[in-house]
Amino acid sequence: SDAPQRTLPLHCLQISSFTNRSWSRTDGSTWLGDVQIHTWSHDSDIIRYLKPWAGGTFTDQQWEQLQHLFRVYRSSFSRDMQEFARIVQADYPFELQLFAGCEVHPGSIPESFIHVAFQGSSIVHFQGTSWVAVPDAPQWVGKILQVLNHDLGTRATVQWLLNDTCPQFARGVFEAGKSELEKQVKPEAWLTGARTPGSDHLLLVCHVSGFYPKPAWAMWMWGGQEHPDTQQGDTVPNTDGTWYLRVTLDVAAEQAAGLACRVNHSSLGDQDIILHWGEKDLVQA
Ligand code: C8P
Repeated sequence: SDAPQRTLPLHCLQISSFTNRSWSRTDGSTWLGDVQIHTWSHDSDIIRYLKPWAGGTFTDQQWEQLQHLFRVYRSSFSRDMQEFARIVQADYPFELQLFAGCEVHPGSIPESFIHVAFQGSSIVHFQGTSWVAVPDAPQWVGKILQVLNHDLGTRATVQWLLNDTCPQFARGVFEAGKSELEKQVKPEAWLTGARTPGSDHLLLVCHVSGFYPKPAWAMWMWGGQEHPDTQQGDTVPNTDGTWYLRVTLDVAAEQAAGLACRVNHSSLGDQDIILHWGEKDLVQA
């Protein structure tokens, strides 16, 4: 069809902790949008699937080739970073984080990236055909880049991973996981409220939980209008892959009657959930 092919960004995370000259560990994960699909543990030789469709449309042979590449990479990485730490006399312990991925936009070239952070701050990324320092990177990063950019084999492999493997894998895994990734799960909503000690105010809380995908809207309403004092919370993950959101309102006790919480989410269509505040929702502090 001509309809734009919707996909989701594919992200790979690596965390490496270097304790001393001879000890380090590397762990990783892969995400498609907000869904974790792989885990790569220090204890394990292989990258493990967290979803049955996490191999996407890759053949067993393609997947085995990648497993092998990352096995070699992980041990090479530890060795090379220990060597770099010696060259620049870095202090232990230190942490390296790698964040890589791609996003496939319908009708245009995929965008891919690798960012490297040292002690939580970005220092290096891969651009075009080579490794480059970020503008405000420490001086010593230059020394490392000279060595790193000398390795043409690695530069070629990184380009292949970014430009070919990542977009191809992202498309395939999205295809394979489509029904689960595009699932719609309805939220449950409930109200609680408590007296604010030492005042005649109530703190009203509207809880919205168990929905998927992430975008959701909730608001305290009064007389058909959105209450301007509504405090939006962050949307945070539940442990089962669904999301949780709460909105709160601090009101004088006598103004609570007539308040309602209105919830909208893609799974509800235009059937918003509306919950009316009542004394029964008060909880004892
Ligand atoms: O393994 C390789 C190539 C594959 C690189 C994959 C990078 C993936 C990054 C990533 C992973 C997980 C999540 C996110 C992102 N190269 C290593 C082995 O290389 C040898 C030869 O030198 C090559 O020419 C080629 O023949 C290869 C064939 O197997 O074998 C190589 O040792 C490499 O250096 C490993 C590290 C590459 C990543 C460098 C990141 C830059 C970090 C700078 C920070 C410095 C801080 C120091 C305190």
